[in-house]
Amino acid sequence: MRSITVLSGGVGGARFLTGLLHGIATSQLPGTTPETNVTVVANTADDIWIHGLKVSPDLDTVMYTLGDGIDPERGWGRREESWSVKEELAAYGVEPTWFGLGDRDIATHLVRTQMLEAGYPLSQVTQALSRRWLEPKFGDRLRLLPMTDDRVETHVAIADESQPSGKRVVHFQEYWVRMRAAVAAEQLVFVGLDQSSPAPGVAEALSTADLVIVPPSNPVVSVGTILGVPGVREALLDRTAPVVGLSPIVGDRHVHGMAEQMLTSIGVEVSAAGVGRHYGSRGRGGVLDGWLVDSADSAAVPALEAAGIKAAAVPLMMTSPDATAAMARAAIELVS
Ligand code: FO1
Repeated sequence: MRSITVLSGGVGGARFLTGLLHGIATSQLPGTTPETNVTVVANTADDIWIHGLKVSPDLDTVMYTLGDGIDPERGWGRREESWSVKEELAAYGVEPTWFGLGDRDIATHLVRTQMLEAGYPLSQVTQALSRRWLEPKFGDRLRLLPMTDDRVETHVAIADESQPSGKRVVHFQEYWVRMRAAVAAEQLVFVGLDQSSPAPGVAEALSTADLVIVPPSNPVVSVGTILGVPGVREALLDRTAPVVGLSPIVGDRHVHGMAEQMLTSIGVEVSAAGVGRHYGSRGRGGVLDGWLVDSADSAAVPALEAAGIKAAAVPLMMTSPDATAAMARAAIELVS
Protein backbone atom coordinates (compact mmCIF):
# COMPACT_ATOMS: atom_id res chain seq x y z
CA MET A 1 0.00 0.00 0.00
CA ARG A 2 1.50 3.28 -1.17
CA SER A 3 -0.89 5.65 0.56
CA ILE A 4 -3.59 5.70 3.25
CA THR A 5 -5.97 8.61 3.89
CA VAL A 6 -7.65 9.05 7.29
CA LEU A 7 -10.62 11.34 8.04
CA SER A 8 -9.94 12.61 11.55
CA GLY A 9 -11.56 14.56 14.34
CA GLY A 10 -9.71 15.42 17.51
CA VAL A 11 -8.86 13.14 20.42
CA GLY A 12 -10.22 9.83 19.05
CA GLY A 13 -8.78 10.39 15.60
CA ALA A 14 -5.38 11.43 16.95
CA ARG A 15 -5.19 8.38 19.19
CA PHE A 16 -6.06 6.13 16.24
CA LEU A 17 -3.41 7.79 14.06
CA THR A 18 -0.77 7.16 16.73
CA GLY A 19 -1.52 3.44 16.50
CA LEU A 20 -1.76 3.41 12.70
CA LEU A 21 1.63 5.11 12.31
CA HIS A 22 3.11 2.83 14.98
CA GLY A 23 1.75 -0.18 13.10
CA ILE A 24 3.28 1.03 9.82
CA ALA A 25 6.66 1.78 11.45
CA THR A 26 6.79 -1.65 13.09
CA SER A 27 5.57 -3.54 9.99
CA GLN A 28 2.47 -4.85 11.78
CA LEU A 29 0.09 -3.80 9.00
CA PRO A 30 -0.32 -6.10 5.98
CA GLY A 31 0.45 -4.43 2.66
CA THR A 32 2.29 -1.46 4.21
CA THR A 33 5.99 -0.68 4.18
CA PRO A 34 7.88 2.01 6.15
CA GLU A 35 7.50 4.16 2.98
CA THR A 36 3.68 4.00 3.07
CA ASN A 37 2.48 7.56 3.41
CA VAL A 38 -0.51 8.80 5.39
CA THR A 39 -2.67 11.83 4.64
CA VAL A 40 -4.89 13.10 7.44
CA VAL A 41 -7.96 15.10 6.41
CA ALA A 42 -8.99 16.83 9.64
CA ASN A 43 -12.27 18.41 10.71
CA THR A 44 -12.23 22.19 11.03
CA ALA A 45 -15.85 22.81 12.07
CA ASP A 46 -14.77 22.85 15.74
CA ASP A 47 -12.73 25.97 14.92
CA ILE A 48 -13.44 29.09 16.92
CA TRP A 49 -12.31 32.73 16.89
CA ILE A 50 -11.63 33.62 20.50
CA HIS A 51 -9.75 36.61 22.00
CA GLY A 52 -9.04 37.64 18.41
CA LEU A 53 -7.25 34.35 17.66
CA LYS A 54 -8.29 31.53 15.33
CA VAL A 55 -8.19 28.21 17.18
CA SER A 56 -8.38 24.93 15.20
CA PRO A 57 -8.76 22.26 17.92
CA ASP A 58 -8.82 19.14 15.74
CA LEU A 59 -5.88 20.24 13.57
CA ASP A 60 -3.90 21.12 16.71
CA THR A 61 -4.82 17.92 18.58
CA VAL A 62 -3.63 15.76 15.65
CA MET A 63 -0.50 17.89 15.18
CA TYR A 64 0.45 18.01 18.89
CA THR A 65 -0.37 14.33 19.48
CA LEU A 66 1.68 13.02 16.55
CA GLY A 67 4.44 15.59 17.25
CA ASP A 68 4.64 14.63 20.95
CA GLY A 69 3.60 18.08 22.14
CA ILE A 70 0.16 17.10 23.44
CA ASP A 71 -0.86 17.09 27.09
CA PRO A 72 -1.59 13.36 27.52
CA GLU A 73 -4.11 13.77 30.35
CA ARG A 74 -6.28 16.41 28.66
CA GLY A 75 -5.85 15.06 25.15
CA TRP A 76 -5.79 18.65 23.89
CA GLY A 77 -3.39 21.61 24.23
CA ARG A 78 0.27 21.48 25.11
CA ARG A 79 2.04 19.50 27.78
CA GLU A 80 4.14 21.45 30.32
CA GLU A 81 1.61 24.22 29.81
CA SER A 82 1.18 27.38 31.91
CA TRP A 83 -1.92 29.59 32.06
CA SER A 84 -0.64 33.10 32.86
CA VAL A 85 -2.37 34.78 29.91
CA LYS A 86 -5.65 33.03 30.76
CA GLU A 87 -5.34 34.22 34.39
CA GLU A 88 -4.54 37.77 33.27
CA LEU A 89 -7.52 37.84 30.89
CA ALA A 90 -9.75 36.67 33.75
CA ALA A 91 -8.28 39.40 35.99
CA TYR A 92 -9.40 41.94 33.38
CA GLY A 93 -12.84 40.33 33.46
CA VAL A 94 -12.50 39.42 29.79
CA GLU A 95 -14.98 36.77 28.61
CA PRO A 96 -15.09 33.94 27.79
CA THR A 97 -13.17 32.38 30.64
CA TRP A 98 -14.65 28.90 30.01
CA PHE A 99 -12.29 28.19 27.08
CA GLY A 100 -8.70 27.79 28.27
CA LEU A 101 -5.85 28.89 26.00
CA GLY A 102 -2.49 27.87 27.49
CA ASP A 103 0.54 30.15 27.09
CA ARG A 104 2.39 27.71 24.80
CA ASP A 105 -0.78 26.97 22.82
CA ILE A 106 -1.34 30.69 22.23
CA ALA A 107 1.86 30.84 20.15
CA THR A 108 0.27 28.40 17.70
CA HIS A 109 -2.85 30.56 17.45
CA LEU A 110 -0.77 33.73 17.02
CA VAL A 111 1.13 32.17 14.10
CA ARG A 112 -2.10 30.87 12.56
CA THR A 113 -3.93 34.17 12.96
CA GLN A 114 -1.05 36.25 11.60
CA MET A 115 -0.70 33.99 8.54
CA LEU A 116 -4.47 34.00 7.90
CA GLU A 117 -4.53 37.79 8.15
CA ALA A 118 -1.58 37.95 5.72
CA GLY A 119 -3.78 36.05 3.26
CA TYR A 120 -2.42 32.51 3.58
CA PRO A 121 -5.13 29.82 3.41
CA LEU A 122 -5.58 27.49 6.40
CA SER A 123 -3.97 24.63 4.45
CA GLN A 124 -0.75 26.62 4.05
CA VAL A 125 -0.86 27.69 7.69
CA THR A 126 -1.22 24.02 8.67
CA GLN A 127 1.70 23.09 6.40
CA ALA A 128 3.85 25.78 8.08
CA LEU A 129 2.97 24.63 11.60
CA SER A 130 3.56 21.00 10.57
CA ARG A 131 7.11 21.92 9.56
CA ARG A 132 7.83 22.14 13.31
CA TRP A 133 5.57 19.39 14.61
CA LEU A 134 5.43 16.65 11.96
CA GLU A 135 8.24 16.99 9.40
CA PRO A 136 11.18 16.21 11.76
CA LYS A 137 9.57 12.91 12.75
CA PHE A 138 7.67 11.82 9.61
CA GLY A 139 9.26 13.72 6.72
CA ASP A 140 6.93 13.73 3.71
CA ARG A 141 5.28 10.44 4.77
CA LEU A 142 2.64 12.27 6.80
CA ARG A 143 0.52 15.15 5.54
CA LEU A 144 -2.09 17.01 7.65
CA LEU A 145 -4.79 18.78 5.64
CA PRO A 146 -7.78 20.80 6.86
CA MET A 147 -10.99 19.51 5.26
CA THR A 148 -11.49 22.99 3.75
CA ASP A 149 -9.79 26.40 3.72
CA ASP A 150 -13.20 28.03 4.09
CA ARG A 151 -14.64 29.10 7.43
CA VAL A 152 -17.04 26.45 8.76
CA GLU A 153 -18.37 26.38 12.32
CA THR A 154 -20.69 23.92 14.08
CA HIS A 155 -23.30 25.74 16.15
CA VAL A 156 -25.82 24.07 18.44
CA ALA A 157 -29.41 25.13 19.11
CA ILE A 158 -30.44 24.45 22.72
CA ALA A 159 -33.66 25.07 24.62
CA ASP A 160 -33.85 28.50 26.24
CA GLU A 161 -37.20 29.51 27.71
CA SER A 162 -36.07 33.13 28.05
CA GLN A 163 -36.03 33.43 24.26
CA PRO A 164 -39.23 34.09 22.24
CA SER A 165 -38.28 31.13 20.00
CA GLY A 166 -37.63 28.99 23.08
CA LYS A 167 -34.17 28.30 21.63
CA ARG A 168 -30.66 29.77 21.72
CA VAL A 169 -27.77 28.97 19.40
CA VAL A 170 -24.28 28.54 20.84
CA HIS A 171 -20.92 27.71 19.24
CA PHE A 172 -20.08 24.01 19.47
CA GLN A 173 -17.19 24.82 21.81
CA GLU A 174 -19.53 26.51 24.26
CA TYR A 175 -21.90 23.53 24.06
CA TRP A 176 -19.08 21.09 24.71
CA VAL A 177 -16.60 22.97 26.95
CA ARG A 178 -18.92 25.24 28.95
CA MET A 179 -22.02 23.02 29.07
CA ARG A 180 -20.28 19.63 28.82
CA ALA A 181 -23.04 18.66 26.39
CA ALA A 182 -25.28 18.36 29.46
CA VAL A 183 -28.35 19.70 27.62
CA ALA A 184 -29.99 18.25 24.53
CA ALA A 185 -28.64 19.50 21.18
CA GLU A 186 -32.01 20.33 19.62
CA GLN A 187 -30.48 21.16 16.26
CA LEU A 188 -27.01 21.31 14.74
CA VAL A 189 -26.17 24.12 12.34
CA PHE A 190 -23.03 23.78 10.23
CA VAL A 191 -22.40 27.41 9.38
CA GLY A 192 -20.64 27.80 6.01
CA LEU A 193 -20.47 24.06 5.28
CA ASP A 194 -22.68 24.06 2.16
CA GLN A 195 -20.64 26.91 0.65
CA SER A 196 -17.27 25.32 1.46
CA SER A 197 -14.96 23.42 -0.90
CA PRO A 198 -12.31 20.78 -0.19
CA ALA A 199 -8.87 22.19 0.65
CA PRO A 200 -6.11 21.64 -1.95
CA GLY A 201 -5.06 17.99 -1.98
CA VAL A 202 -8.13 16.68 -0.15
CA ALA A 203 -10.14 15.36 -3.12
CA GLU A 204 -7.05 13.78 -4.62
CA ALA A 205 -6.07 12.21 -1.26
CA LEU A 206 -9.54 10.66 -1.04
CA SER A 207 -9.83 9.43 -4.62
CA THR A 208 -6.29 8.08 -5.11
CA ALA A 209 -5.36 6.54 -1.71
CA ASP A 210 -5.03 2.75 -1.64
CA LEU A 211 -7.18 2.79 1.53
CA VAL A 212 -9.40 5.36 3.26
CA ILE A 213 -10.01 4.91 7.00
CA VAL A 214 -12.82 6.45 9.04
CA PRO A 215 -11.41 6.30 12.62
CA PRO A 216 -13.49 6.25 15.83
CA SER A 217 -14.07 10.03 15.72
CA ASN A 218 -17.44 11.68 16.29
CA PRO A 219 -19.62 10.56 13.36
CA VAL A 220 -21.62 13.80 13.36
CA VAL A 221 -19.46 16.81 14.26
CA SER A 222 -16.09 15.41 13.13
CA VAL A 223 -16.49 12.84 10.31
CA GLY A 224 -19.96 14.07 9.38
CA THR A 225 -18.66 17.58 8.78
CA ILE A 226 -15.76 16.34 6.64
CA LEU A 227 -18.23 14.28 4.56
CA GLY A 228 -20.45 17.37 4.38
CA VAL A 229 -17.90 19.45 2.45
CA PRO A 230 -19.30 19.49 -1.11
CA GLY A 231 -17.11 17.27 -3.28
CA VAL A 232 -15.79 15.03 -0.50
CA ARG A 233 -18.38 12.28 -0.84
CA GLU A 234 -18.02 12.34 -4.63
CA ALA A 235 -14.24 11.88 -4.25
CA LEU A 236 -14.88 8.86 -2.00
CA LEU A 237 -17.35 7.28 -4.39
CA ASP A 238 -15.31 7.53 -7.58
CA ARG A 239 -12.53 5.32 -6.27
CA THR A 240 -11.90 1.59 -6.55
CA ALA A 241 -9.85 1.12 -3.38
CA PRO A 242 -11.79 0.39 -0.16
CA VAL A 243 -13.13 2.63 2.63
CA VAL A 244 -13.18 1.07 6.11
CA GLY A 245 -14.41 2.50 9.42
CA LEU A 246 -14.12 1.72 13.14
CA SER A 247 -17.06 2.28 15.47
CA PRO A 248 -16.77 5.06 18.08
CA ILE A 249 -19.72 3.49 19.92
CA VAL A 250 -18.99 0.44 22.07
CA GLY A 251 -21.82 -1.36 23.86
CA ASP A 252 -24.27 1.47 22.97
CA ARG A 253 -22.06 4.10 24.68
CA HIS A 254 -19.52 6.55 23.25
CA VAL A 255 -16.01 5.92 24.54
CA HIS A 256 -15.48 9.65 25.20
CA GLY A 257 -16.76 13.01 24.01
CA MET A 258 -20.36 13.64 23.10
CA ALA A 259 -21.19 11.26 20.24
CA GLU A 260 -24.33 10.07 22.05
CA GLN A 261 -25.78 13.58 22.21
CA MET A 262 -24.81 14.35 18.61
CA LEU A 263 -26.22 11.10 17.20
CA THR A 264 -29.46 11.58 19.15
CA SER A 265 -29.68 15.13 17.84
CA ILE A 266 -29.79 13.85 14.24
CA GLY A 267 -31.99 10.85 15.04
CA VAL A 268 -29.36 8.14 14.60
CA GLU A 269 -29.44 5.12 16.93
CA VAL A 270 -26.55 5.23 19.43
CA SER A 271 -25.07 1.85 18.53
CA ALA A 272 -22.23 0.40 16.47
CA ALA A 273 -24.75 -0.84 13.92
CA GLY A 274 -26.61 2.49 13.93
CA VAL A 275 -23.47 4.45 13.10
CA GLY A 276 -22.41 1.92 10.45
CA ARG A 277 -25.80 2.15 8.77
CA HIS A 278 -25.69 5.95 9.09
CA TYR A 279 -22.43 6.05 7.12
CA GLY A 280 -24.00 3.52 4.74
CA SER A 281 -22.67 1.01 2.28
CA ARG A 282 -20.64 2.50 -0.55
CA GLY A 283 -22.53 0.25 -2.94
CA ARG A 284 -25.81 1.84 -1.83
CA GLY A 285 -25.00 5.53 -1.79
CA GLY A 286 -23.06 5.50 1.48
CA VAL A 287 -19.32 5.61 2.09
CA LEU A 288 -18.29 2.32 3.74
CA ASP A 289 -17.02 -0.98 2.35
CA GLY A 290 -16.18 -2.29 5.82
CA TRP A 291 -17.09 -1.48 9.44
CA LEU A 292 -15.34 -2.79 12.56
CA VAL A 293 -17.39 -3.09 15.73
CA ASP A 294 -16.16 -3.96 19.21
CA SER A 295 -16.34 -7.57 20.40
CA ALA A 296 -19.16 -6.43 22.73
CA ASP A 297 -21.24 -5.62 19.63
CA SER A 298 -20.67 -8.81 17.63
CA ALA A 299 -24.46 -9.26 17.38
CA ALA A 300 -24.45 -6.24 15.04
CA VAL A 301 -22.39 -8.01 12.35
CA PRO A 302 -25.25 -9.80 10.50
CA ALA A 303 -27.34 -6.61 10.23
CA LEU A 304 -24.38 -4.71 8.84
CA GLU A 305 -23.66 -7.46 6.30
CA ALA A 306 -27.35 -7.32 5.30
CA ALA A 307 -26.93 -3.57 4.78
CA GLY A 308 -24.13 -4.27 2.30
CA ILE A 309 -21.26 -3.46 4.67
CA LYS A 310 -18.57 -6.07 5.44
CA ALA A 311 -18.30 -6.26 9.23
CA ALA A 312 -16.23 -7.90 11.96
CA ALA A 313 -16.13 -7.68 15.75
CA VAL A 314 -12.72 -7.09 17.36
CA PRO A 315 -11.48 -5.29 20.53
CA LEU A 316 -11.77 -1.56 19.78
CA MET A 317 -10.35 0.03 22.94
CA MET A 318 -7.28 2.10 22.03
CA THR A 319 -5.43 1.25 25.25
CA SER A 320 -1.96 1.39 23.67
CA PRO A 321 -0.32 2.03 20.28
CA ASP A 322 0.00 -1.74 19.84
CA ALA A 323 -3.69 -2.29 20.66
CA THR A 324 -4.61 0.44 18.18
CA ALA A 325 -2.25 -1.01 15.57
CA ALA A 326 -4.09 -4.32 15.98
CA MET A 327 -7.36 -2.48 15.26
CA ALA A 328 -5.82 -0.93 12.12
CA ARG A 329 -4.63 -4.39 11.08
CA ALA A 330 -8.14 -5.82 11.52
CA ALA A 331 -9.55 -2.95 9.45
CA ILE A 332 -7.11 -3.61 6.61
CA GLU A 333 -7.76 -7.36 6.72
CA LEU A 334 -11.52 -6.80 6.69
CA VAL A 335 -11.41 -5.06 3.29
CA SER A 336 -8.38 -6.76 1.70
N1 FO1 B 1 -11.61 21.43 26.04
C1 FO1 B 1 -12.09 21.66 27.31
O1 FO1 B 1 -12.78 20.81 27.86
N2 FO1 B 1 -11.80 22.83 27.96
C2 FO1 B 1 -11.06 23.81 27.40
O2 FO1 B 1 -10.85 24.87 28.02
C3 FO1 B 1 -10.51 23.57 26.09
C4 FO1 B 1 -9.68 24.51 25.47
C5 FO1 B 1 -9.09 24.17 24.24
C6 FO1 B 1 -8.15 25.03 23.65
C7 FO1 B 1 -7.55 24.69 22.45
C8 FO1 B 1 -7.86 23.48 21.83
O3 FO1 B 1 -7.25 23.12 20.68
C9 FO1 B 1 -8.81 22.59 22.40
C10 FO1 B 1 -9.42 22.94 23.61
N3 FO1 B 1 -10.33 22.08 24.21
C11 FO1 B 1 -10.83 22.35 25.46
C12 FO1 B 1 -10.72 20.80 23.57
C13 FO1 B 1 -11.73 21.01 22.46
O4 FO1 B 1 -12.98 21.42 22.91
C14 FO1 B 1 -11.82 19.66 21.73
O5 FO1 B 1 -10.52 19.37 21.31
C15 FO1 B 1 -12.60 19.58 20.45
O6 FO1 B 1 -12.96 20.78 19.93
C16 FO1 B 1 -13.80 18.68 20.68
O7 FO1 B 1 -13.50 17.49 20.07
